[in-house]
Amino acid sequence: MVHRRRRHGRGQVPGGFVGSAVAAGVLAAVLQGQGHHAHAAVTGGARLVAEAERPVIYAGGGVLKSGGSTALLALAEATGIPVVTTLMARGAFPDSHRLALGMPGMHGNYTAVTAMQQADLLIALGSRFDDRVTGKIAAFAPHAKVIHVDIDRAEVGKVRRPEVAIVADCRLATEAITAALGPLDARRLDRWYAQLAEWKDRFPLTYERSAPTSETALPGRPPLLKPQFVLETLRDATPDDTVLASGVGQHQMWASQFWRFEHPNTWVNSGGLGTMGFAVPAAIGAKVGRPDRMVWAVDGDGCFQMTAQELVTASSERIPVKVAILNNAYLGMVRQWQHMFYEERYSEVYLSPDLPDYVMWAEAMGCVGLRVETPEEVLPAIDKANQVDDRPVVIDFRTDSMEHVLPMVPAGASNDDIVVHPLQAGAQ
Ligand SMILES: Cc1ncc(C[n+]2csc(CCOP(=O)(O)OP(=O)(O)O)c2C)c(N)n1
Ligand SMILES: [Mg+2]
Repeated sequence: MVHRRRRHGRGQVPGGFVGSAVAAGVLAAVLQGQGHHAHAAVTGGARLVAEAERPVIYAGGGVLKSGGSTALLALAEATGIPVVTTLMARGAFPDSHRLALGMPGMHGNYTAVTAMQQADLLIALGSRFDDRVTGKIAAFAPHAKVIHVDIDRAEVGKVRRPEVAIVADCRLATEAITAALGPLDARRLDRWYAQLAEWKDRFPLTYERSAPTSETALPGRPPLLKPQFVLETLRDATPDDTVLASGVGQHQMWASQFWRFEHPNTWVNSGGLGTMGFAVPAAIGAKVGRPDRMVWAVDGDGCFQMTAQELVTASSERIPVKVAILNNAYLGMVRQWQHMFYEERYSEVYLSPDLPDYVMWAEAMGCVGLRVETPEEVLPAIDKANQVDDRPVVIDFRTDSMEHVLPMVPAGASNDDIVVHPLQAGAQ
């Protein structure tokens, strides 16, 4: 997914508030060069936390960069505040946690997107109000006060003016806010939790199931293999500390949506200016860095064509990465936009499922090559790949070309106008 970075002039950063005492040691680290303003901001932030009725922690990539996952967990548990994790922050907070809301933004899930829209407080930790998260900025989280923690002063006030700004290392600032908390009423967020539970119940991530071969096989044509089904199967057939890399496109969004991230630094991803071709080299680097972990790349057919040759290096160096190509025969993300917003005028998006032959190409590069065309073949192929430990494996999954990534907030639209899956359209 391509993210555009805007260059605005630096906004005015309002001062903080002075409130309860903060643990001196933690704060000293945060203070560096900021005098009493940092102290005031941290205690002011803690006061906003106590007052909020619909708060959300908006965790970004800075949480991971600062090694702040444990600090984030401590803040969330001390306050009971639910957490959204942006594309760059997936893994910073365990998806299985009762306070985890998953990914917000253009392809975020309904609850994460809507919780931010309805929030009365956003605690932005190492996140930058990217347009893929905010949608139309003027309509973004209209009722929310904002605490913005960022190490880059230029980010603060660039897109959204915060009530409290803390320019500091994300981990240290998060620890400081937690240390500054006064007593909190444990029941104060009950109504918010009930609302979130209702949204989760009505609008889970969903897709039309891959029907068994017997029901869908048209004469001479394989059944439609759903990419989400491939990802769910891969997720459930791999250890929960598996490192996942992806390319850029539909497969990237499905991977982020359907994986369950439980540990920091298990998602190696190209956000910001998302770069096709990222997955294969990223997976190789991850496997060299963590040879003890299983490493999978989820790649698009278009992306794979850009950097697949790096698998020659992986083969010759015996780096056993595994690549799942979600081969939809298209530059699928571009096709989706042409379908939804350009009246199905498809231009320069068709790639063909067979050219190149990905299995033969994989084998020519010294990898094991496998092809999967039906739902029944998915798990056996993954199990087989998981057992290969002396060379890379590439699986060519032939997936449904027509599948769209949903939900979707169309570019430039308000997050309130989120498009949900047709199966859920009646529930809105
Ligand atoms: C180097 C580069 N070129 C172009 C783009 C724009 N772009 C984003 S997604 C995409 C299509 C990706 O196709 P594929 O790898 O097959 O993934 P799919 O969307 O089909 O899952 C394109 C062209 C980009 N992000 N990076
Ligand atoms: Mg594709």
